[in-house]
Amino acid sequence: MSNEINLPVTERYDENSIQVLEGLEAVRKRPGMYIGSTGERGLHHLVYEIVDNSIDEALAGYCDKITVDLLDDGVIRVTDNGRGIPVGINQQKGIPTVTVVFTILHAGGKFGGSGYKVSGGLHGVGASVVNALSSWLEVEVSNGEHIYKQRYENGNIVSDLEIIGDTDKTGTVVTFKPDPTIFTDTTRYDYDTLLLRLREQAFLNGGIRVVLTDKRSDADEPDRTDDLYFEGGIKSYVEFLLEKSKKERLNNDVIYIEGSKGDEMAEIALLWSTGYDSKVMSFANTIHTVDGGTHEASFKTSLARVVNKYGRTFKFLKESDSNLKGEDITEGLIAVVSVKLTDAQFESQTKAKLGNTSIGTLVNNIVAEKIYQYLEEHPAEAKIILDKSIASSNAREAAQKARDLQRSKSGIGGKARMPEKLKDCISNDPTKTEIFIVEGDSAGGSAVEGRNSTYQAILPLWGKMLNVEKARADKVYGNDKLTPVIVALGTGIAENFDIDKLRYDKIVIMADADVDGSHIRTLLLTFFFRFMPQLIETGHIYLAQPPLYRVSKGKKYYDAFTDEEKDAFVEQLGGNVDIQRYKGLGEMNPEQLWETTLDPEHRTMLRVTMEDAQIADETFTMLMGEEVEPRRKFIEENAVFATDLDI
Ligand code: 1YM
Repeated sequence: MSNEINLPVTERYDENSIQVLEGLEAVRKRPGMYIGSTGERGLHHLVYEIVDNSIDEALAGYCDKITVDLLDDGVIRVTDNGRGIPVGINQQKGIPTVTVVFTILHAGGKFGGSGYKVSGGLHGVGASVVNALSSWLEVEVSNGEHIYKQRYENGNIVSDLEIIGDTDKTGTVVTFKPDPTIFTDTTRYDYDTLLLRLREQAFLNGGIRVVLTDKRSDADEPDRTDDLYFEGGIKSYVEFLLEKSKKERLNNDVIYIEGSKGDEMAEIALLWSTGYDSKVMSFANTIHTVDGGTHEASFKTSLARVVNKYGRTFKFLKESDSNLKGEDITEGLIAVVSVKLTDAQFESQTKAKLGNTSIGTLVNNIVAEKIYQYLEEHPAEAKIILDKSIASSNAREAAQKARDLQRSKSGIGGKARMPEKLKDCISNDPTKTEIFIVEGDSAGGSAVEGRNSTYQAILPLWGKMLNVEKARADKVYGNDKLTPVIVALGTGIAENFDIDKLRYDKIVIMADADVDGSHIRTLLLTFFFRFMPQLIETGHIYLAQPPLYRVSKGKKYYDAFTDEEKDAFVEQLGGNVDIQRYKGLGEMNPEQLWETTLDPEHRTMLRVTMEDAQIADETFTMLMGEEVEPRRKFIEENAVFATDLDI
């Protein structure tokens, strides 16, 4: 301490300290003004205030270990191995600096010569506020020579700063008991609440070891202890958040960037998970800015700009494509943005939102420069990130289209325009009509020719309906292939569903008995189950059953739906028969399709029950889910099933 002279510490405190106590009296009168509340939050806040002083000491480079012990009777002990709070006489006040720190309001930073306080303390007023709100508080300082001790009760000095022993170590120990007449709700500390905050601190200040231990004799879990040490700092933090999210990792690296300008510094760590949520946590001077602010907003806009720029330069986005939106890019993103600045300005009392504009500029600049550089240097990682953002963008646009359609359809008196692909029937008597949702275009063509157009409509679904790797469990709705189905049926979906608007009596899913067909059945059933369950409940949904074989002899023929049936027909016709295997709907000519699958006189159809749909939904969830193993198994098993059929 440059501005102190080392007077003997036996010097008694003088009248000045009377003034001091008046200051602390204000804290006891209006505790809420200093710690936010006298509830559980305020109670825990006391610990953070003391720990913050240790963290500042660690950030100054003098301390690497902090311990927090929960003791009986609501007592807390915080220990660090820093330099120890100065014990010399403070020139201005004429009492030991440590006494000033604990008894004079608005002490702290002003007394520290270095003054660069960046941890989350209440502008350094912490220690005296904690003292004011404690039944008693004891501070012990080791300065490498002696151990000093002073005790306060209700903020009042009750003993001089005394030497109680000798030591070659340095550090500070603060032990205190929050005043139960102030914390009237509770004085019991919650281990998990403290753990959460201390872990956060340990992540944000990588390299500091923070050890929390429950030493209470009535602890829920006696001697529970957490050793919080994260060498990787916020890089470890995003990995921890990923693990907690139970999602899979998308890109391999944690991207880490940092930069500083003047006395402001920013560091950012990010990675993407395969999930759909985005978790961006921002901190200013290690305070969690729950409502974000300039640093978080700049990060998000700048990240979006950089990813778009990279996407354009490296042709992931065509010229005609619109820009990826921020939400497309942040989908699955896990990021920690931590800034440190001397003059943090918060927009609210609770410090939930940071207001400084200059830090926004810094964040913006380092993201623009360093993330772009990262993407350029890691093309494989960049591709993963771009592909994901583009997939998200596509899904978002499809969902928007579906919603727009929904809206325009429910518009006053407006008749929905039917999808181009729908070959509608002539009748519009919804008690007699049928719609066949047909997989593939060639099958669709045969069905259109083979149907009875008076009451049978055909809606072909084109292209690959469902990419198992990329489809999204919560976005069935956004699948653009399903939009024509919604429009054709006429009922609307979910809360807008109206069965009276149903345009057909039977809705028939017609798909092959192979893997692709099974995917489409699963997708459609899941969709109906989730968004139009009433259609299933009222028995409107069917599965077409195209035959597997035609067994013929001369002009006589039978269609078999199973191997057993086929064998039976062969026997019935007395051998020497011709067996034709239908490879798929697409291979049947229009007449065959009519005879076997469309004609109500001859066809077999299965009516779908809620149970069937429920199973489809579970299968779908499993296929789309995070778990790779069951999905692989399903595909394998179904692939075997498909090859069986193809023999
Ligand atoms: C368990 C709580 O308070 N540790 C702590 C506090 C201080 C110092 C070291 C310290 C700071 C400085 C110089 C400085 C504080 N000192 C002051 C003040 N642990 C805990 N460890 N030497 C030691 O900031 O220059 C306030 S806090 F004002 F006295 F310097």
